[in-house]
Amino acid sequence: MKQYGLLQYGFLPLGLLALSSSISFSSHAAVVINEIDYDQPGTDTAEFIELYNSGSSSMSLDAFSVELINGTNSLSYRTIDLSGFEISADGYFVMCSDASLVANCDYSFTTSSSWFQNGAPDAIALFESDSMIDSLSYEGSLLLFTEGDAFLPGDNATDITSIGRIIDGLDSNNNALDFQLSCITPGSANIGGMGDCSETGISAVPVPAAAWLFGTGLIGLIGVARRK
Ligand SMILES: [Ca+2]
Ligand SMILES: [Ca+2]
Ligand SMILES: [Ca+2]
Ligand SMILES: [Ca+2]
Repeated sequence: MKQYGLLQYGFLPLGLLALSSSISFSSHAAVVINEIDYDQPGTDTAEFIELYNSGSSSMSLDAFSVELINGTNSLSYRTIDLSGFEISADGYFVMCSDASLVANCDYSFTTSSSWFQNGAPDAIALFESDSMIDSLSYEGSLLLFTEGDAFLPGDNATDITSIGRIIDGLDSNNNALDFQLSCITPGSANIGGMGDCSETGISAVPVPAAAWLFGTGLIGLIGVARRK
């Protein structure tokens, strides 16, 4: 059982310290949660989760699983076991229900629609064995699952918007900085920005990489390194 499974017994505020110490974190994972789409008009039939591998070699996903976390009690309401799958170098892995409704779906793991809760908030966590290697809470903060600052905007229930990492795979472990509302791109490079994601012509305005780097402080770090 994952150490996260301890959450299944619930927790009290005084127990949080002990609980959080039971979950191990890694901040340098090559595979991360890259894009999610949990809301579409009417019944949610085209939900998906996209992972991205920023590594230079393909990786087995045998030890990987995705946990979907219910914001009302911080418990997992669904586990997606990725045993037997692989993600290619600089590649994507997409989970969905009906593969005819989600482009590039690699794993149609359920026949259910509306398997992905709409907030607010809820969360998604990626595990490698017992280690939580990446997590994202959406539409608010959720203890243990929000990295840094909370991502507040909601996937706005059109069929062409999602929540995507601003630059594929780039992870500062701050949800508010790392993600933004995006045009859906399952299995392909994310398109960040709040432009017009009309189905006939996606025209979102990407955030310039320099602006993102400035926001994460990486430019400052680069500057410090160069002055040494
Ligand atoms: Ca949903
Ligand atoms: Ca959506
Ligand atoms: Ca992260
Ligand atoms: Ca994408």
